[in-house]
Amino acid sequence: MEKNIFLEKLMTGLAKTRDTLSRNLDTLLFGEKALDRELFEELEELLIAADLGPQFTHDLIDDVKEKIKRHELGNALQIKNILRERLAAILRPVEKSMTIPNGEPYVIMVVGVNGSGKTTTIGKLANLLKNDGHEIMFVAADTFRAAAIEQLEIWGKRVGAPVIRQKMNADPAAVVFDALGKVKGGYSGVIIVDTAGRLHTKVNLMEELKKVKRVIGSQLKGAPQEILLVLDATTGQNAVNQARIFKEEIGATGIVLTKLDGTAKGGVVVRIAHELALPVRFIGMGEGLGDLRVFESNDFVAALLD
Ligand SMILES: Nc1nc2c(ncn2[C@@H]2O[C@H](COP(=O)(O)OP(=O)(O)OP(=O)(O)O)[C@@H](O)[C@H]2O)c(=O)[nH]1
Ligand SMILES: [Mg+2]
Repeated sequence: MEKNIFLEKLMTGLAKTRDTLSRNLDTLLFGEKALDRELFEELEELLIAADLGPQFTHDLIDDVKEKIKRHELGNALQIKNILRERLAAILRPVEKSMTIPNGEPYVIMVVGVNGSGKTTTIGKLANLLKNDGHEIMFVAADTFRAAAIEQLEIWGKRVGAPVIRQKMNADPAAVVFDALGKVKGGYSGVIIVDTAGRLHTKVNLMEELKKVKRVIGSQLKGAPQEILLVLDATTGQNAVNQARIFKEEIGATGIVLTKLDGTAKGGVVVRIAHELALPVRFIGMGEGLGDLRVFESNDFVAALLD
């Protein structure tokens, strides 16, 4: 029941993306369309417009041409089936949820550019993990923005998670050092670290995030076990660029795609999956406590095409 509600929400959220992709595709392929160059050109345009990326688009068209050569494709309508198969084949491997062991400390460092939805995602994630029986602690390592610490504290109250904090402008590395001290004191739950999100083009932010990561690692072997990159789906191509930079520079281990409620750019997940192969841990579909969900590729393909 609960799952159906979420799938419905996903269908609604991705309606604009589905319109760009599926409806236009249906129009393009309808009837006795010739499988010719003109069709391929229009198909290419359409897939690019849906943010699926040039790589995916060219691979798909090559596949279609190959199938025509081998007489495996009789009419244009079957192209939609090929698209469905390829989307599933790309999204299935990145459907990898986080597995958090019980009884040992587990650090999740949350990163991403400003406004992508980090702090909100942390609140929603804590709610999910609490429901799974995990103990949660927040660390306010975004010390730049005046309201950042308060925002995290509000979420902390909502979900019942203590917040380790210092004053504004404190050194974020010092805040995580403090927090990891709790592990030495016997804490064995999940520690979620909120970080600042100024623009990724500023070298400073990357250097600072690296330092935070280093300090965490020096205090707890193997930590942070997860570096969760939060991406705003509505930014399309930018989200892909950010994913590349955060993967290379910080070593992001998984992504959360937020704001999938009402975007026309939901296809960007495919692009990130295809070009960067980063596990998609969760998707965010709203600002409420219950609006985060484990990524499921089947549901996603259905929401894109059906
Ligand atoms: N519609 C929608 N809004 C979201 C979602 N996730 C976050 N938001 C909103 O996006 C805005 C920014 O979210 P924050 O969580 O503050 O983003 P942040 O990455 O922590 O931002 P900084 O702390 O400035 O770096 C807020 O208004 C959130 O309510 C989502 O999945 N859907
Ligand atoms: Mg924030």
